[in-house]
Amino acid sequence: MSGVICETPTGSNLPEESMYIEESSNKNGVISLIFSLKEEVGALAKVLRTFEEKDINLTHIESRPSRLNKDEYEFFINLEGKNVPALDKIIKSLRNDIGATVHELSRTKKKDTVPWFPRSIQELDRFANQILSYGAELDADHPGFKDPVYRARRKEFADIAYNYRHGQPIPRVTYTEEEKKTWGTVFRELKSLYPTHACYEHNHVFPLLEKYCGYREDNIPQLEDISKFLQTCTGFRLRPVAGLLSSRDFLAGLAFRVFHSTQYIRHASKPMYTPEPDICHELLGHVPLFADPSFAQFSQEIGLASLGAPDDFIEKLATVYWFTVEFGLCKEGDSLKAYGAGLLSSFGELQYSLSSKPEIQPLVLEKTAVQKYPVTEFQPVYYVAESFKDAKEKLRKFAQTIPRPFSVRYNPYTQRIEVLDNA
Ligand code: HBI
Ligand code: NLE
Ligand code: FE
Repeated sequence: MSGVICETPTGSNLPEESMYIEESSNKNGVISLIFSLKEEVGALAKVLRTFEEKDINLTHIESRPSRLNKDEYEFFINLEGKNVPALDKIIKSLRNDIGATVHELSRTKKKDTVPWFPRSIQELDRFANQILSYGAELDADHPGFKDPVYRARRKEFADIAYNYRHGQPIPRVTYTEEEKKTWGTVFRELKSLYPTHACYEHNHVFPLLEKYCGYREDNIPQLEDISKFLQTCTGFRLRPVAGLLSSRDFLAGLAFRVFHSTQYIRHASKPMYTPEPDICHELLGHVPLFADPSFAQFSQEIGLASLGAPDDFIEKLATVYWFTVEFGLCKEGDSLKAYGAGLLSSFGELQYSLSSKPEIQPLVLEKTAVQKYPVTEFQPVYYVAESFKDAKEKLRKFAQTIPRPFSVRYNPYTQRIEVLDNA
């Protein structure tokens, strides 16, 4: 891919030379500067005052002794790039009046910088240690927060995910009696609702999971068995994950037909609803749909659209994902059914979503993509898809509005992303 600069994700273990130093330049409108000043009282204050006078907001500052000149200090700053003409004046005045050396790091390069994305399925291994939160750092209001046994258990699951590498079998877990009891409750209650509330595809696949993957009230199925099953259906596979990934990382997995799945179970005190994904959510909500070819393709398209997209588009795609894969409703003849995993794994919300209480809207991606939503309570609005095929076509159109100087396609034989340069 010529002419495009890629950044590595923070915390990656890439060799130094492929790192693009100006990390901050991928954030919209951030400008980074380095300037050096002679060491004297008030030198920095003088500079900062000029920024203040021109109403320019500094968002970050670091200092270090200059390596070139012993009596100078270097300052690294980030600022909001709103008042560009004023900034040009400031830089001139720093150079001419104060005698500072100024290096502009990011302003000119920013435009052609593309966020790093994985090109091969093995590169998904890099996400393993980039989760946003897990066990040990559970929020204070999480039912597991004050339970040391639960926290220790979450750590065991996190370690499996941290140590997992692409291609390995997913380690089997022996679940405790209490964990099995929680699963049993969730399984039994949801299974009674599926015939009337779940979409056709979910009801079609569920008996196969009972037959081939150990889906039973008294058994928590193993990720490895399910991953193998899904591969024979649609090529989707699972990989264990310790907790929430960033939207960018999580969506990138879908481009490779890889679904990052948690392996732990929700706290026993709250079986009917949890805001976090857990094994009940993944196995009862997501897995049946990933066995459907049309849905699998739709999911992969979201992933492909996300690769190298700017941050604001990632947010829109994550919102589209939310209102389709997580909380989508679909038409079936004259009635509505649930295909979103967040609904299919929550006894409470599955009933509520098909009652007359929530607002129902047709899926229109320009609108859906900017809908605000709560993450720890029932959704006030749901969007209805005509079909997975229709949703996929809408998504393709939407993806064309992403400002990307290249297009991507997945080669399933090599399991690599092919980048077609449009420049
Ligand atoms: N990470 N592990 C994991 N599981 C998810 O379901 C998940 C995620 N990160 C982000 C996310 N879901 C969604 O909120 C969308 O932003 C993609
Ligand atoms: N609320 C869902 C459940 O209780 O299973 C999980 C949603 C995860 C996004
Ligand atoms: Fe989910």
